[in-house]
Amino acid sequence: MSQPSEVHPAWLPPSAFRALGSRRIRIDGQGPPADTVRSEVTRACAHFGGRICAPGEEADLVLAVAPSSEAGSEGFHLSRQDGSTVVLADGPAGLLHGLFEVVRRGEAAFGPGLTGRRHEPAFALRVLDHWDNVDVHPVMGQVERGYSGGSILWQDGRLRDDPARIREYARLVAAAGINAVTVNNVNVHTAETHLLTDRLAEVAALAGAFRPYGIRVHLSVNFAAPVILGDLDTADPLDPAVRSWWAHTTEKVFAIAPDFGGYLVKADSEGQPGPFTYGRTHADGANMLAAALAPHGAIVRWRAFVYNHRQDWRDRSTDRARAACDHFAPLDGEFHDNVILQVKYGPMDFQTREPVSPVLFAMPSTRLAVELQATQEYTGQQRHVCYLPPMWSGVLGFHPYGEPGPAVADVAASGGALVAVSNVGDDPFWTGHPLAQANLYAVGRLAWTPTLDPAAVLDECIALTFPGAGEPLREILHELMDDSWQTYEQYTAPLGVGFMVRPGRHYGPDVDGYEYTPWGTYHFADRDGVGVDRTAATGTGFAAQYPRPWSEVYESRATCPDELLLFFHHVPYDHVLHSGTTVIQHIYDTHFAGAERVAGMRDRWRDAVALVDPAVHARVADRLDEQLRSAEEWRDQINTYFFRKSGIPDAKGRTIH
Ligand code: GCW
Repeated sequence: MSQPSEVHPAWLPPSAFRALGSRRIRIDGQGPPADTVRSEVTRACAHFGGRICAPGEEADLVLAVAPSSEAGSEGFHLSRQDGSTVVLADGPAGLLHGLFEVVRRGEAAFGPGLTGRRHEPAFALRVLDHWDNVDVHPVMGQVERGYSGGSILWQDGRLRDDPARIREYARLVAAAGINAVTVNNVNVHTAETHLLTDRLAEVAALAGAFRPYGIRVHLSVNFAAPVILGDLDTADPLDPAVRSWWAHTTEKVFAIAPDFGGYLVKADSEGQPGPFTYGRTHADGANMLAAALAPHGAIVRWRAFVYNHRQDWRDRSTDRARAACDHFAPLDGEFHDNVILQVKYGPMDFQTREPVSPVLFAMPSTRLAVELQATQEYTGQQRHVCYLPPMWSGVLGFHPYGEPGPAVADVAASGGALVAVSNVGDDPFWTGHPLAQANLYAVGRLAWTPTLDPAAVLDECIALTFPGAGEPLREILHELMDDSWQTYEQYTAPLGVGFMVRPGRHYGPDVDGYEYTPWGTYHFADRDGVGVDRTAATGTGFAAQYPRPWSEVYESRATCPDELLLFFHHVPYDHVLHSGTTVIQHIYDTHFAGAERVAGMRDRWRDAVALVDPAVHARVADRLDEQLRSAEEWRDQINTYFFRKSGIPDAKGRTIH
């Protein structure tokens, strides 16, 4: 595999600034993001011959903060006025976002076709959560579920000694629209627990690195910190000493980093400590931290990923899919105003296909965040091309109460956040697979405008990453990426049943790998059929956690969408899908088709050889070889497994082992 040492520029190479850098530009604004705008413009002009104008001088582009600006507001108005392009921002952060909007539009930002309008983010909080460990974890490594090398933030047990790389990362994600970064893993181990107190200087240094790009730093905290750090013998959220410990500790955080964003907590989940130890509720736990943060105008994000990971597989009544709603829905209305409940998009765990989590519709009086996973834990680990925005748009555009009615993005945007687990690392291509950069880019863009078309987002990303590459490369990348999520779905676990991955690492097929384990992720395949009965009538009752119409749609085999059939129903192999084919034949057909599509992708990439940097080409080519090997392995294991279980041959007589 080629290992170039130099870092590749992702979506902001100098040439992405050509249209801007060749012009006369006036900047009017104060504060760190405005200074960043000035230095970005200076750099672009140095490349392309433009210049910064004096106040009052005639300019091609005016970037100004409106006199009536509100601190913290990120919106801006972009228009053409008397032959100039004008960005009028609500505040310095808006100036920065306005600048990047102009960069995205390139020459079109300076043409008469530009329609004047206001731009503002749908989600006020647009976050990348890093699952980065400070100390390398013996099992999970430096970055939990990280597929891009080491952490971009931490190395050898301390803050990375590479501020330029961190700053460049801040620049990239700010340009996509991100405004918050959580700097450590939600599984908070011992060294990381200390970031809150005696290692606060490292957090403050990170806040300093991200600040110029309008990004606030958040910290994952350990619920048991008062005990682990040795100050108290309890972490009971209703104990006055514990409450004052958090208040006092939080004051010190703000003394050193006044624009600190807030805490993120994974409690009572997969072995992390939490309020259950003290017989308290998750509202008690979250509200304690909220009270400590409120005087500083900061928030706590509290994760809803709470389930029993020590379940007995013989117990058919416990359903992991139900857990989050069972735990949290009864607490609706009890959380303080500065608590945001952070909910994974699906009820299980970042699978390739899941229904949208019902927690998102069960808590109208709670601020909510939708959590996505840019790191491809279950979607090919950045060895497979898997462009995720089509899935994400489906989640954000889902109408919980049917249409018309609000979409998930409307529900969550009102007071909440869009969050994604970052896929970045110290890899020269940032994300291991160069094409996985587009997922990172899209997080910010969809958090700003959830209704953007995924193909249009990809177009933007291509234009910024390979400026001037032209139509042939654009076509090849769309062919490889637009449907890559559906392709991945085709050759892996069928019809929404999920998992079937190798336990632990979660890469590659192992159909029964989790079937008799405590993790609650079962498919229940037997000689007659496959799938999980989650109906209210005969199953676990999960379908009833949805409001109408979905509770009814999912409850019945007749109306359940094909792609989620095995998530909600256990059906015979000869059950006929809406598509007209049987479940078993669908399994064979999609697995043959998926692997074939990957072979086509690998061949098509050869046409790009002269169109991109040879190092990028080689890295993608290597990964496509592995994707094809893996897709064929998936195809053969899944097809063989279901042929042996069912005894039903492939109607088309293809090779099954
Ligand atoms: O998907 C699972 C992962 C864990 C992760 C957990 C979570 C950080 O396998 O590695 O832990 O989700 O979201 O908390």
